[in-house]
Amino acid sequence: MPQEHQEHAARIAEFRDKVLYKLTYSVGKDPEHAFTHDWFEAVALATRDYLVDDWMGNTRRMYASGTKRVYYLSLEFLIGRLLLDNLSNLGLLEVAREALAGLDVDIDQIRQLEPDAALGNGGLGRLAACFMESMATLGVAAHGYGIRYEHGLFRQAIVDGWQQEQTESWLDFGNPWEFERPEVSYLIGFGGSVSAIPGEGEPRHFWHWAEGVRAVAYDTPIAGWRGNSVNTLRLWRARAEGELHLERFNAGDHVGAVEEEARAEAISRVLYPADSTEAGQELRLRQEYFFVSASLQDLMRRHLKQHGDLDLLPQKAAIQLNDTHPAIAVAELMRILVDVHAVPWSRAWQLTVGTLAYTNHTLLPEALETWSAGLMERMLPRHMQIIYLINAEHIDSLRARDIHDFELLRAVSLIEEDQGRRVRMGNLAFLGSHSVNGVSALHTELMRKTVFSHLHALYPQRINSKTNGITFRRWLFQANPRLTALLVEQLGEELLDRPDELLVNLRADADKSALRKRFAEQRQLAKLSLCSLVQDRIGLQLDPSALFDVQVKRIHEYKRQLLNLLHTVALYQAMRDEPTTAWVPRVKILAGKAAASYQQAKLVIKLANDIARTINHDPTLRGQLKVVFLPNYNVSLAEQIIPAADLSEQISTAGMEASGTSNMKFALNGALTIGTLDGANVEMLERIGDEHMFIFGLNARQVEMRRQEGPVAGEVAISASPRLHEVLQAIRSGVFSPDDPARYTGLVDSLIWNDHFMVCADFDAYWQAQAEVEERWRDPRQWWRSALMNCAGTGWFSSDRTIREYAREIWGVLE
Ligand code: 26Q
Repeated sequence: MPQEHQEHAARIAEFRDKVLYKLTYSVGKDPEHAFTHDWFEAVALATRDYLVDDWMGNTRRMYASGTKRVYYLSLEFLIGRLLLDNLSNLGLLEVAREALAGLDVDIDQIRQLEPDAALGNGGLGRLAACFMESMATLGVAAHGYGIRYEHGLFRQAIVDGWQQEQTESWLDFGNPWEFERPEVSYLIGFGGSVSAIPGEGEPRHFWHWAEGVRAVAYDTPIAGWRGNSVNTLRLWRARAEGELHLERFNAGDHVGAVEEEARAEAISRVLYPADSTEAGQELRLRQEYFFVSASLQDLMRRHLKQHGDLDLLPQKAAIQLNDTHPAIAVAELMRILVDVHAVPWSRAWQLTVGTLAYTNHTLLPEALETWSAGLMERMLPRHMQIIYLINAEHIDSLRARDIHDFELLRAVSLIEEDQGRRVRMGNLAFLGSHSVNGVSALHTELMRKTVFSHLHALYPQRINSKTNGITFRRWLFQANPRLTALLVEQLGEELLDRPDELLVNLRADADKSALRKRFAEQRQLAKLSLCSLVQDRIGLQLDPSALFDVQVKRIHEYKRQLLNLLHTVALYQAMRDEPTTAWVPRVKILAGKAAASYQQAKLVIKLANDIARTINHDPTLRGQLKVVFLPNYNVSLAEQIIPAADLSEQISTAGMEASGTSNMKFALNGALTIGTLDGANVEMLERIGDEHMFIFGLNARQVEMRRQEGPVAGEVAISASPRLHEVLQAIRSGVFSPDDPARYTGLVDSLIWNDHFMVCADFDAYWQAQAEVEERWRDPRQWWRSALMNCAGTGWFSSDRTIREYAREIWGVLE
């Protein structure tokens, strides 16, 4: 046997032995009687051992070299499953597959048993997960910090077409990837009062908090590609500090005795859904402060232990705030420096600004965080003082620069005075950071012009752009191994290490018909897999040769799933009007969750299901159109849907989607995009080429101009478009809701009176672009050429590129 084979065989034997050992001694099962889940656990634990070896080496090296560390603070990490990610990054996937086959265990079966770690809502949380993987790949010494929610994002069930939220209990069978660290814990204070003791120079402040909650660390190793380095994701769990009140328990007050415990532990009980406006505001603020304080205490302890000098903080630590959710870090870092370490205020401010950086992910006014000053004063009295002080110095410094414009001073203040006093977390994050970045070129430009226009004028160097990216390991190599194999064959093994540089070489081959054919073949296989998934999940049979037209993302008005549905109905009506025409067979695939309190979004889900039921049962269409709403969209489902998409819907109202990241995942896998000039679509267009994308509709400036004229009536567009008129008429009159004909009158009427999201305004342009899609589809040569060009043009959207930019331009790590 050649040496290579011998080594491979030895690795297989080693892996098999490790799995059997774990199964016996950690899971406590005999291979004869093990359930599939026991095998999953044993394999995960064995894999974790391999990780640990690299992890410890990495940690040791980090300490020894004293390199600058990056801390990524995020209330969300939308990770998904880790088994394949870890095996594949460690180069163990084939070894594991063969070792398990030898034990009669199918790795593809057991990997399905891993629950998704869904500690995030959508794009922002998934970006954090892609970044963790890229930082490990590039060898950036990084720590992720967040909350270990017991319940991640809710599970979506569709009952009679309506979304129902069910709790997701991802930890029920334990979590094989994490290490509980009971010895790493911090006390987090809430409430109470502040006293000041005069001394030499500035008085010292003492915060006598009333309630203490303990934060306990749970660590998950995150491996980079080829096991290059292994970083740590540290998530905090809340535990009650006090003991059980035994006297109350014994006196029969069983509930009262554990009340404190329940209140404390509620902090890490459940992920906050996006868009939740009113309810539970206080708990959300408790979550934010809890994880920020624990993380800062932890990193300060590490910094002092390693470097022993607070003045070195900006040189040795970079803290990135993922949106304003951790923005209280500005005040907390000041508190730790000034109150705990007696650093003079102005020096503390320099250190804070030098260490913190802030990423903004949205311009939507309703998503800009503000907190009532009253609530903050009650919960974090010292922080509120600090915020007032920062604000006073900030305003003073402007006056010193001879800036007295009242409007400007009002706009840049940390405190909003309009509807009761509120603290503006966006302004706090901006002032407390040396870098403020947007997530696409267009979004960054709009940040400069809108939400932060005044602060930008005062600090013109601070805002910068870092266009989002995705990790190709998960979104190409793992999600689409067949396409990956084809690309490797075409572009060489090196593609696996430098896809961001090498993918572009595919362009030269786009005219080779043999390649186009193979590209199309492998995509057909991906579509067949999706067909069987759809059959299993919702019992619908699809035509795998149809055009798969896909829109999967959170359901939100600005993302305009409604526009897609109007097109679906228009297509349906056209097909019914001309049943003998040879239409392009199409499958509309939608998936996504709506925030539980977002009624309009939930109604759109119901509409999708109503339309699906009507269309899928209409025999006159001869199966040329099908509509699928797949329940419970999550990372794992995305991995199965995206490789099978022919057309990617990225149709947000221009100016409203900060970046989007699924747009990149689809293009990478060879889908063509139909979309607006919004978010990162703009930059995709530059790199992919306008002849390979279908761009339509109003641009951000036009949207802005129309809105400035007052509410935009959809009526104008409707009366100019008989097709749109007919579509809305059908929906409004109950064609799709015969059981409740009035179900959609409100929805349609609101479009007529105020088409804020430009659904009607963009409808005709969208219809036209869809017609061009069909024309391209009818010409397979052109279609697959464009598909290849999409894949080839997407290399720049690797999160490795994004992280390199953050590392060099914001964090000052890497050359
Ligand atoms: C805020 C306050 C209270 C409760 C929840 C929230 C909250 C939670 C999550 C507000 C916003 C979010 C999530 C935002 C988000 O996912 N934004 C997306 O970020 C992506 C990564 O940059 C972009 O690609 C998307 O365009 C952007 O919508």
